This record gives sequence, structure tokens and C-alpha cells, in this order.
Amino acid sequence: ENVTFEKERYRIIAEHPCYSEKARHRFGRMHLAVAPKCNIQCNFCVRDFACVNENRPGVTMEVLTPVVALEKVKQALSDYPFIKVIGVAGPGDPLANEETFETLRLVREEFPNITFCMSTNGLMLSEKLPELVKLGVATLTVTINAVDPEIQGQICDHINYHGKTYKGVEGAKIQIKNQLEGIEAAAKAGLVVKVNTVFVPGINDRHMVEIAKKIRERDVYIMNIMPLIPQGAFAHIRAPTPEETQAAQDASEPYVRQMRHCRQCRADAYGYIDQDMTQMSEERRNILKI
Ligand code: CLF
Ligand code: SF4
Repeated sequence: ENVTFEKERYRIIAEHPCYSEKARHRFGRMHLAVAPKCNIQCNFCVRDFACVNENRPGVTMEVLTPVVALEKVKQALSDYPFIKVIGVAGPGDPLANEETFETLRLVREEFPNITFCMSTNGLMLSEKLPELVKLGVATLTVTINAVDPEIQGQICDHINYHGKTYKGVEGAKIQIKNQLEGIEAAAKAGLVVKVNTVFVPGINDRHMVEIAKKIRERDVYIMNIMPLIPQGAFAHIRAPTPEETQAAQDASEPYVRQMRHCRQCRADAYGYIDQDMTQMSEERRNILKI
């Protein structure tokens, strides 16, 4: 049974455009923008746009209902059989929206074998993990921007947790605890875990290796250090240079495998990650009605 499990895990990674450098030219992903609400407030986030923990903010995007999302999946998988991964990555936090689970339930009924992916801020991960396992979510991204509450308190303004608001360092303590417990439990449950880290010059720039060490202990498969896109309360902070981002990746590599080909996609992106069809051809989208 272990052999089957290992083979399946290998296949999932080999066909995932974000987890495998080679796969990105051969396989695609489809994001379903079904999750508008968020339960935290990151300082680099502008609410009307997408979650920048994973996504490039662009125009305000249309939120899909679960039923419409299923229709789009059917159409896309028949038109583009190279799409191997269905993901939910916003525009808010997937775990803060019941529609995420409803959508995945509907898609799972039609496509029993498709890889499900998700990207979350991790606040609700431990609590929601059993549901994710049941739905067959195979690959999971948690954005961890700091493992020190003093630093995270500067990156995230507040969290909303079980009906209460916690500001700054107090909120950061809860979030970091939940994130680390969540990724550990997810990896133990067999999910292939990725950690995204937004590199914020002057705030967490010297903290990357600390994060890498902590996530290595919890069997994270791959880490994705992404440059800040300055906006919102962080509009005044400069974006890191490519050299700075790369230096952070190089320093973290001894602890955990590094993803270096992230395109900071939109929450409604689909196709190859290097050729986002959402942005590339509105016209073709209209023709295909997807
Ligand atoms: Fe989407 Fe993210 Fe899954 Fe990939 S994207 S939920 S892990 S299927 Fe990939 Fe896009 Fe970078 Fe994300 S290139 S933003 S890492
Ligand atoms: Fe914005 Fe995403 Fe942070 Fe929520 S988790 S505040 S949507 S960047």
C-alpha cells in the first residue's frame, strides 16, 4: 500500500506546474475564484483585488458560484486536457468561504482523479484539514511570512478568529501557531505541502532562513519566496530586486527545496503558468465561453 501511495505522490508532483519545474511546460492549472472573504488583513493587501499571498492583484475579478465554477471546469478540461490541477486560491482565503468546499465537492463528483490544490493563509488549517482530506486535496500551499510574532505583527494588521479580532503581535502569535501546527498535520496526512513567503524588504528580509528551518522540520516539500508587490498599507515599501529574492532563495535552499518559477498568478488564472489565458486572450475566452 505504501508503494501505491508513493507512486501516486510522485505522479501528483510530476504533473504539477508549481511543484515541478519540468511540469510547468507540459501541464497547466485552473484556479476557481470562488472564495471572496478573508479572515485576516495583510498590510500588502487591497481588499478589492486578489489575495496577494499567492496571487497577482489585477482587476477586480468576478467571483464564481460553485455551480458556475463546475461548468467552467468541465469546459476547460475538455478544451485543455493538459490542465492537471484544479486550485482554489482566492480572491480571499479559501478556508474562510463555505463555497470553496461546496465547489470542490461538486467537481470531485465529476472528476474523481483530478488533483486538487489550495492556497491559504493557514489560520483555519488545523480545523479544516479533515474536510480537505475528505475532498482529496493533494497539494496545499500555506503563506508563512514570518515565524516570529514580532515580525509577523508588522506584516499583518489583524486577524479575525472565532468571532474575535486580534491586532498585531497578539494576532500573529495565533496565526503562526495555527500555521505551523496546520502544515505539520497536513504533511502527516499525506498532502504535499508548499510554503509561500512574501519577501518584504526591511521587514522579513533577514528572516527567510529562520522560516526555512522551521518548515523543514515539518516536512514541507517546497518553499516559494515571492517578491512583494507594493500596494495597500505597504505601498511605500519598495519591491525587492530579483537579486535579493534570489539570494534569499539560495540561502534557504540547504533547508528546503526552492520554487523559482512562480508567476504570481491571478485567482482566476488557467492554462500554463507561463501563459495565463485569463490575461492572454479574453477574445478566445469569449468564443469558448469559459
Ligand atoms: Fe494554483 Fe498555487 Fe496551486 Fe499552483 S499557482 S494554488 S500551487 S495550482 Fe503556482 Fe501561480 Fe505561483 Fe501559485 S505559479 S502563484 S505558486
Ligand atoms: Fe489579503 Fe490574502 Fe492576506 Fe487575506 S490572506 S488579507 S486576501 S493577502
